[in-house]
Amino acid sequence: MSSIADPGDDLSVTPPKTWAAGVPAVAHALEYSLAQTSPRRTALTLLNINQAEGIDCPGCAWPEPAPGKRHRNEYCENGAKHINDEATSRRVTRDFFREHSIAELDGMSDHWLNQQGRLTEPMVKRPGATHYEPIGWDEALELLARELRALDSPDEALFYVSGRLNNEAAFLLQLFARAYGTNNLPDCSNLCHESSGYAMQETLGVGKGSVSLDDIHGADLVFVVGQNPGTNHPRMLSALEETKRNGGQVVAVNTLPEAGLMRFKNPQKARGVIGRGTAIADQFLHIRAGGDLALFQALNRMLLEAEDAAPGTVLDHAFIAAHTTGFTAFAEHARKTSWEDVLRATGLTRDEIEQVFERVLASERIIVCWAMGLTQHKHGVPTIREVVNFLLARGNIGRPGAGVCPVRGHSNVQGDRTMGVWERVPQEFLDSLEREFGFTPPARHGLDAVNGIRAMYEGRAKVFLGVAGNFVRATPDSAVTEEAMRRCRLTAHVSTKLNRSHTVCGDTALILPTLGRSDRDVQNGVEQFVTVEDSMSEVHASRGKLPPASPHLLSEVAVVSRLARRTLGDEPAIPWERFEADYGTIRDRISRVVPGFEDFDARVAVPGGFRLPNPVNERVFPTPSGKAVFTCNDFTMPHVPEGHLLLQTLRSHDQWNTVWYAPDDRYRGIHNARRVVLVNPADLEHLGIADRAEVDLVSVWHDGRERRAENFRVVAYPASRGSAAAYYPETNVLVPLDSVADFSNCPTSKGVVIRLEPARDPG
Ligand SMILES: Nc1nc2c(c(=O)[nH]1)N[C@H]1C(S)=C(S)[C@@H](COP(=O)(O)OP(=O)(O)OC[C@H]3O[C@@H](n4cnc5c(=O)[nH]c(N)nc54)[C@H](O)[C@@H]3O)O[C@H]1N2
Ligand SMILES: Nc1nc2c(c(=O)[nH]1)N[C@H]1C(S)=C(S)[C@@H](COP(=O)(O)OP(=O)(O)OC[C@H]3O[C@@H](n4cnc5c(=O)[nH]c(N)nc54)[C@H](O)[C@@H]3O)O[C@H]1N2
Ligand code: SF4
Ligand SMILES: [Mo]
Repeated sequence: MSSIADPGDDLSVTPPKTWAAGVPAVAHALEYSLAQTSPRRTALTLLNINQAEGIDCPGCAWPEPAPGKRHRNEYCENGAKHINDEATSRRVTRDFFREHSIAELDGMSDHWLNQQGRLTEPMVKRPGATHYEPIGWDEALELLARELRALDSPDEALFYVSGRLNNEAAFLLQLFARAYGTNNLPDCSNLCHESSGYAMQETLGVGKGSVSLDDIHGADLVFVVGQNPGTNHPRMLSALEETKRNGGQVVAVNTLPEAGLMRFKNPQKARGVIGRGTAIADQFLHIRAGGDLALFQALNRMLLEAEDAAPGTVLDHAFIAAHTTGFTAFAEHARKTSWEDVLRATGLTRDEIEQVFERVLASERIIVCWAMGLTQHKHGVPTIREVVNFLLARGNIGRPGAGVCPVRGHSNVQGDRTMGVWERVPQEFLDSLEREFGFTPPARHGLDAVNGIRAMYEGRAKVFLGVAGNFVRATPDSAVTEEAMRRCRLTAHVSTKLNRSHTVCGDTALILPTLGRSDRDVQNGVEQFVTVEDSMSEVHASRGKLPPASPHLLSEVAVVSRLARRTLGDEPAIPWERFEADYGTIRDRISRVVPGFEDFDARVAVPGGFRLPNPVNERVFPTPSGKAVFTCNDFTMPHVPEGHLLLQTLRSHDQWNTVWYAPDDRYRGIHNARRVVLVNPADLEHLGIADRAEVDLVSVWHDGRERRAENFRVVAYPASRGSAAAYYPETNVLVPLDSVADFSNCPTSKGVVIRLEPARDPG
């Protein structure tokens, strides 16, 4: 969708930066914050963000150091932007909705919608209406409940959750969905780390990362693969700086030479302000898109050969014998890895890979970190399985300084899963719910995000409730998804800010405005807190500090509790009213249903909270065999026909997922434009396309449907050969709904075959 308020043609390009953060980061954070809200509110949010008694940063899921080790300013440039984007003083009122029709709002950019400020009261769009109009909470929730009760089957409803939702509300939402009768709980994980969860569950028995911050600090070697921490997990750079100070090394593997992987100037330290900063990557592998499976296969073959040459010195035989299965088949398979395949798929030289291998051999403790550069490929699951093989072979699991580290996106995306927001939650979890609440939850698996879209498109799902997030912009194949949403009888969103999912809606639509992380949450005169779980399984409290954005907001817990009561009626076994009045009573139930949460309310009240146990760290693997599993993964690489490129859709430095804050991507040197496509100059020459040419991106898929993103500027950029990069969500229109990762069903947002055509309708 090219929106009327998208930035036009003011593109300017400067050389990509070779270091991240430093003083400019502080300046940018303050500039955005002060444009949103007053100095007083900015001071309040920034003094409280990530402090033990304060507000958990609503940005990414990177953990905070233990309370005693926290810095006074324990946040990054982007964390400051995220929290003040929420704490903004701007408001969307009923007058705003009277002035702007839904069609008009739909013509505005994602940026413009977000910049209008916080939502202030419930709104409804009635069938056939052109505008949203105010509606009271009781009437709004009754309308939604009535539609839910009227469905032929509970499976005709979808309950989407995005990872900013806190544990308490997430637990209640899945309880409500299951008491109502469905496991249709798609979430943003389906679009994000689903491949990680799938591969780790299968091989290690636990779908979560195993390492802590101390492990990162103490590792000899940390791989950072398919991840851009300088933008998306900025404080990870402080952790890697510490690794390096302790003598560890970092290998970065990426299709782009991201600034944060090269050098980091820690704005919290004097040497970061005046010095050259710390070089992060000891070695950078500029890999071809989708080449990571081949890279780890090569490393695994080299491990086996090194062991042959010096038996008993390379592999951890004791660990393999005691704790794993499948080694023999894996070894036989891995030995057959062909160097020719590896060099073709990775675009690296054998020398480069051998150099990395030397580092591997010299390292006793190894961690592999990764994010969307691995998970959002068709072969994301086999790639992560191969990473697990690599770690298992030398016993790099379940001991200090070693392990798997999928770096999660949203601040509570991991917690929402722990709370049972999962369309395929294990039967034991459902059994616990049954024991605690006395109803039998449905056993059949529910719909994930992609299958949910299919169901809405085909009329099998008719009511959509989204709690947080921006479903129509986050999901692939925008034209198909938008049509799917429009076919619903009712779409409803519990949101803090206006977004595209409010303008692309069903016959009836509801906007249900809610408290954000930074808002004080008082129920019955008593201040409540909520809890979250970060990427390293640390669970802690978050306490809002600001007066709520409007007196008409309900908390997410209150919305879900009241909706449940109206839909299901009062039921003594599930005391919805008490849950709303005292969140501690929700935590009591969580402590009896969710493993690892014993005595939850008391333990989480301690500053810093507690860390959930991960059996993998005791070398206990809850797989069917009770052992960690080596796997055999066939060599594969993306197939890109001549004249085409493999497009990755990614984040700029100035955005939070579907919402961009400013049309700049400072570290990559892109200013004042988002409709840009980054391509290697050698590829441009080969394709006969000039730098700055105006092009359409056309995706190629076998269903014959044309998917076109119009009017992009080409920017010659050091992207790896054969690849292209452009920002999400403008390019989601190009990702076919059926183009998903094997096994995990995650959209292949990093592997879309496109060609560049001269712009059909140049702007
Ligand atoms: N400021 C900010 N922070 C965020 C977010 C945000 O939008 N803004 N979003 C949050 C969320 S939900 C998530 S999931 C995370 C996402 O964090 P990231 O995964 O870092 O996010 P992306 O921008 O998708 O970047 C993907 C990275 O993988 C690289 N890559 C792409 N394809 C390949 C490949 O085939 N191989 C290799 N080795 N590398 C590849 C890209 O060049 C890029 O550096 O960030 C979280 N943090
Ligand atoms: N092409 C492409 N598509 C992608 C990706 C990609 O890399 N490429 N990445 C995928 C990934 S990793 C993810 S995680 C998804 C993200 O998908 P989502 O999580 O669905 O999207 P967000 O942009 O994070 O959602 C922003 C909206 O959340 C609401 N919100 C913010 N805070 C709160 C809160 O505290 N409570 C409530 N109730 N609402 C709140 C606001 O209304 C805001 O407009 O996108 C996915 N889509
Ligand atoms: S690294 Fe992530 S969690 Fe930490 S302050 Fe920055 S955005 Fe927030
Ligand atoms: Mo994500």
